[in-house]
Amino acid sequence: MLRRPDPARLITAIGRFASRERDGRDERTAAWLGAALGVSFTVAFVTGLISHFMQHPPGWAVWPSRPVGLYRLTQGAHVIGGLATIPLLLAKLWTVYPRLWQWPPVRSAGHALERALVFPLVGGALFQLVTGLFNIAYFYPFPFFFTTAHYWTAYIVYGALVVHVANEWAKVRGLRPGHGSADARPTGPSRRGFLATVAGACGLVGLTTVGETFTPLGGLALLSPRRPGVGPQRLPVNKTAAAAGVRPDPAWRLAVTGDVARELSLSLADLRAMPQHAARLPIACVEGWSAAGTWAGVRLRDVLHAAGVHAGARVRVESLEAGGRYRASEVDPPHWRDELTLLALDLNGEPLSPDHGYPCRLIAPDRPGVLQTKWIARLVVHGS
Ligand code: HEM
Ligand SMILES: Nc1nc2c(c(=O)[nH]1)N[C@H]1C(S)=C(S)[C@@H](COP(=O)(O)O)O[C@H]1N2
Ligand SMILES: [Mo]
Repeated sequence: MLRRPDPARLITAIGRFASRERDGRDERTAAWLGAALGVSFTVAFVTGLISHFMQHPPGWAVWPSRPVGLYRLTQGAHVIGGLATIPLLLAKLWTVYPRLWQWPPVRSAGHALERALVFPLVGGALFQLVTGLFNIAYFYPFPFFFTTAHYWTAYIVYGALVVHVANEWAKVRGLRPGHGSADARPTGPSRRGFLATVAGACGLVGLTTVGETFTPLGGLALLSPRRPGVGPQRLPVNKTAAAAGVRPDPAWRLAVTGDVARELSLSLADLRAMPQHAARLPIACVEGWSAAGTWAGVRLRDVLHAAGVHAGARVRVESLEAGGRYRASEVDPPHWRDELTLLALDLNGEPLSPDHGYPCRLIAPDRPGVLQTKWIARLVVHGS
């Protein structure tokens, strides 16, 4: 026999569930997890903006070409830190979700605002972590362009986070010692155990992905989609020559054109006849993986000086690849003037394999992988 539910009893039961504080569902646990999330989202926000503005320089700022591995470090921290945040966010949501059913749902205008903030905060945080994860796994079930959505959501999430933390901080400070409802309960050991489990889960995710950029731990990189040392010439490849529709052309020439004193058209033999230089530099993909190679070829600045360019010029490096979002990149003065910036012809002691950009690719220090244009066809110089 089913009894009709008694609304009053139902509400009391939900209220009891919503205020329940046991096994890590107490305020102090929520606060610790919140503080850790605050740190990890700050790292993600800052490193994410660095990545964005490196790829879209705002005009008033130009990025330095040194230290060589700076972007490798910031984007590695972004992606690996972001992945390690997933267990942290899940733990936080598990800790606080009973409060979604708190009764009465709204107590005051301030409380209504506080609750309205939960949507951009929780929704946005989940959105960032899920879209980020799908992006590095090459899984694109969403109809929007990942980078644009991820970029704008970052401001929403981080804005909501700052307001949330300020508000919670004010509440915690308002509580006198011993008056916090959570403090009255002996949740110490279980709280510590719970937090240790969460920290362990975060650490495990970090440990099994960090090898995608920290080569000595490459063997542990079970969860990462790319691994250093795995690919032609011991370097991973994102887009193959076949995928880009590029085929080796015996009549290939490099055109140097635009705002130059002399237009050039150089064959591979012409480039090999110029002074050759080697540089050990990483490909540091926006997706977080990175791997160093020993590149050799001609300095970009030597070619540009041969064509006659002014010191403040910018250079557009264009690929043989006919279409695609990443077929061209811009090089600013700090990068093209750097002695390590090469029009690379060789990788790890052999001519570039087709997948690494044969006959010629750009490699520059402290630059996202996506700007290291492969299969170069033209350099177009333009004003600063
Ligand atoms: C699992 C967690 C995360 C992963 C795997 C991840 C992954 C990525 C990737 C692959 C990019 C490069 C996109 C591109 O240039 O094509 C990126 C950029 C970015 N991420 Fe994340 N992310 C995560 C979490 C976050 C969080 C929590 C925030 C902010 C609070 C954030 C903010 C940004 C920003 C601002 C960019 C720059 C976007 C642009 O270039 O316009 N990310 N992220
Ligand atoms: N023309 C062209 N160059 C390109 C790309 C591309 O799609 N087309 N992909 C870029 C990206 S995203 C990365 S990470 C590096 C990878 O270089 P690798 O395949 O030699 O490791 O090449 C870059 N150069
Ligand atoms: Mo990349």
